[in-house]
Amino acid sequence: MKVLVLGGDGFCGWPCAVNLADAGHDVVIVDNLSRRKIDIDLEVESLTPITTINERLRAWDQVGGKAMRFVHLDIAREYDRLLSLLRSERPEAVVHFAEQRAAPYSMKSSATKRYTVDNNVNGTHNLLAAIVDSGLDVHIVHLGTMGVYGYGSHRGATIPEGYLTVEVPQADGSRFTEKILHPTDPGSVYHMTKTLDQLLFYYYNKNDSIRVTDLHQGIVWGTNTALTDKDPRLTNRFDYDGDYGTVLNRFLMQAAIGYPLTVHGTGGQTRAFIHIRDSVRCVQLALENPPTSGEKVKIFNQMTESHQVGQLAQKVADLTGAEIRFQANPRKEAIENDLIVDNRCFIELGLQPTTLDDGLLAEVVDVARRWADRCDRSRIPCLSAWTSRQAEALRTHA
Ligand code: NAD
Ligand code: USQ
Repeated sequence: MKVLVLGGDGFCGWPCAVNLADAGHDVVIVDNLSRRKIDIDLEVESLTPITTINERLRAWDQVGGKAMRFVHLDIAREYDRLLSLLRSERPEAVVHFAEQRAAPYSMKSSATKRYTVDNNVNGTHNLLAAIVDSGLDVHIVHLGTMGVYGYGSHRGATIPEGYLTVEVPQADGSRFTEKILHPTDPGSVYHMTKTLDQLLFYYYNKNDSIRVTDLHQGIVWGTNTALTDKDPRLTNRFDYDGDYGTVLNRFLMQAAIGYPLTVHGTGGQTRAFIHIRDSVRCVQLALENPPTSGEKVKIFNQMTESHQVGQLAQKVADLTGAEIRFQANPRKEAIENDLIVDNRCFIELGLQPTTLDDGLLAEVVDVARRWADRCDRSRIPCLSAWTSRQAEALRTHA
């Protein structure tokens, strides 16, 4: 099928695009390359050396991959071009990765908060409005986040796939049951934009019957897939810095270069995880199993396992001999939380989860060791504080 991959130059988008092309789909990557520009602004680079998007596409062609095209376009600002692209390409599906995705970056300053909201909410809304304008029946597969549910206490309850069945008490003592969108509880401005996306999808699905699958994805770890491993010019990015690096890849990279593992607070935070290979597979499964016409927004929890951050650090330390260092937490988040997640939709579609085994962890450590000399150690600490109180704690414990 013809698929537009918005944000297809990014960490999750690039391996997803090559996977879809490999599966025979006709892929057009749409990206404004803003992630590469943020690297320049932050004066930091992916740990792995990544080639330009055109070099990536040439390499993909040379390894015999089904050709992909690239369109340089800002979906949040170039509405008319986005609409023209939809009208000329007439895609059957759009996979939407094109958002500012780092919580610490979104909390750095009022400028990055405003950028994140403008970019993410406008981008998603432009896409929905353009699909309505185009009159096409396009299936949107959106990369959302597990963070929309929040990381407070769920009191031992299992987090369902998007919808919660509630009982509503009436004045006469009777009750009725209803399925509602699970209440949201974002933990950063970035996560808040994903909760707003969710409402945009709900509305356009109800009003215009737009078909949407919203993937509530956990933290993605790993770096390459079998396809991006085919040629060094296809290598995927590896973020390790305090703004864009995510926890498990950071721990593995820190272990590789002999930097103490940076556990925030007590390490009691529990989060959901998924390996990049499974992330890519899930997107393909979602794409190939679209909602039917008139069906409400499909929501899948795209994660394979949950772990406490402190326990993850211990696992990495056991594997590599790394030291663990507890730090003042730059984030305003629960010290500890439970997280039990229903992920049956993907399992029923045939996903065989890649769990966090020692071999795969060691593979990431090896990648990080290979590129250790590209690491700027001064960019490892997380310095983006959620409030002035957290900023003060960071200064005191520095
Ligand atoms: P990324 O920053 O590496 O990739 C995002 C891509 O989108 C970049 O190439 C960027 O240039 C592009 N982009 C951003 N705004 C755009 C715009 N207005 N117009 C066109 N292109 C634009 O991020 P990622 O890690 O690949 O994440 C992709 C998606 O998956 C995000 O929506 C993110 O919220 C979600 N997600 C990521 C993770 C994770 O652990 N990385 C986990 C859960 C969900
Ligand atoms: N943490 C540490 N040490 C570190 C880095 C992080 O203890 O060096 C802690 C954080 O305080 C937090 C947890 O690890 O409690 C997760 O942080 P993270 O940066 O790995 O993940 P997060 O900010 O939640 O964001 C990432 C992606 C985002 C995606 C989200 C999925 O950047 O795009 O939406 O994971 S989820 O966490 O399920 O919401």
